[in-house]
Amino acid sequence: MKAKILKILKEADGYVSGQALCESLEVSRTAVWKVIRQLQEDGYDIEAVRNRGYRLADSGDVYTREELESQLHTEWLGKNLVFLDHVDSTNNRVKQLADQGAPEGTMVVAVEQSAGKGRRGRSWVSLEGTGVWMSFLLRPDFMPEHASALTLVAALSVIDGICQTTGIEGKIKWPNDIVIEGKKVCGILTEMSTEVESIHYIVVGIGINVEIKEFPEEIRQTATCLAFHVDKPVRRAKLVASVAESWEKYYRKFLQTLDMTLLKEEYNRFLVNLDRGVKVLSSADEYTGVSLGINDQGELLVKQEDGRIRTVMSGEVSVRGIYGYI
Ligand code: BTX
Repeated sequence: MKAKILKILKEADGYVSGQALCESLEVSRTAVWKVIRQLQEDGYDIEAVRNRGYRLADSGDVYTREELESQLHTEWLGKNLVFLDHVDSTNNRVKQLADQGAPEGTMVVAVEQSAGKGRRGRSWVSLEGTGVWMSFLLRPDFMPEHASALTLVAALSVIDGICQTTGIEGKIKWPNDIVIEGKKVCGILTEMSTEVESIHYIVVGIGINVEIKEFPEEIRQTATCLAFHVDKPVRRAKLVASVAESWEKYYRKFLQTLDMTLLKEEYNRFLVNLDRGVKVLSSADEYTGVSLGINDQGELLVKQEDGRIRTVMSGEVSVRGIYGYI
């Protein structure tokens, strides 16, 4: 009933009388009033005026399952939605659900993660209420070698989602960091469970810093959050919904070629390293060059001083600016 009342108030142009709500939901006035109180406790600014009824003045940054569902206009992603106040890691929860047979598009969103994961065993700071921590499940039927590009597809979706929600134009640090003014605002962790020559499932996890009042010491110099770059409050539910909608758009294009052919140009447009000096560090090798952007496979092309162009595959190496992170 909460979701239904919310929908009616959102769609209404002005006040909705208590009587009209009772009639359309076939419940008592007291029941309506109780739900209105709950919505107000969730953070909705609902005015109640005698003889006129109820009016939703502002949704603010309400971050609940109902709000997210009301924002999410996807075809398949997040139709099976799990919204949690606390979880160890949304990626881990999606994996558990996948093992229990959850369908493609299952999405887990949490307000707080106690053990957010970064790549290669690193951790991701995800304190309560400070960001968007979301993961979703794919069950593709393509071969495992195509999966590494999905992180790049996710990066594009985040860039688009952030822009639609806040107007901020982020940049991509290849392959999958999203940065604003040189600092990291988002990380993406794609995990895969494979069987012989086929993918069992893939989990795409996205963490976006929204409003962090005080960054932990270890990331203070390198991290940022969206709230630092806009005047208006950032709505997390809208952000999750926009990223999910963008994912559907870009993933559809990816599926046509199973690589970055149709997305390369757009990806390169947002690449912070484009035409800049980079240092490539792998366990076997270290060299510098100028980044030329990605190729169809999503590998980074780096032109060395002697003119030789090398392709850098994600996963094995770290690419930095010559003098630092970018
Ligand atoms: P990464 O290995 O590229 O980045 C991890 C590194 O980034 C850390 O070692 C630290 O230096 C820095 N860092 C940690 N937390 C933050 C933060 N909040 N903001 C900026 N920098 C930070 C990137 O890994 C992949 C992160 C994915 C996170 C999502 S959240 C939803 C999903 N669930 C889950 O457990 N992980 C993903």
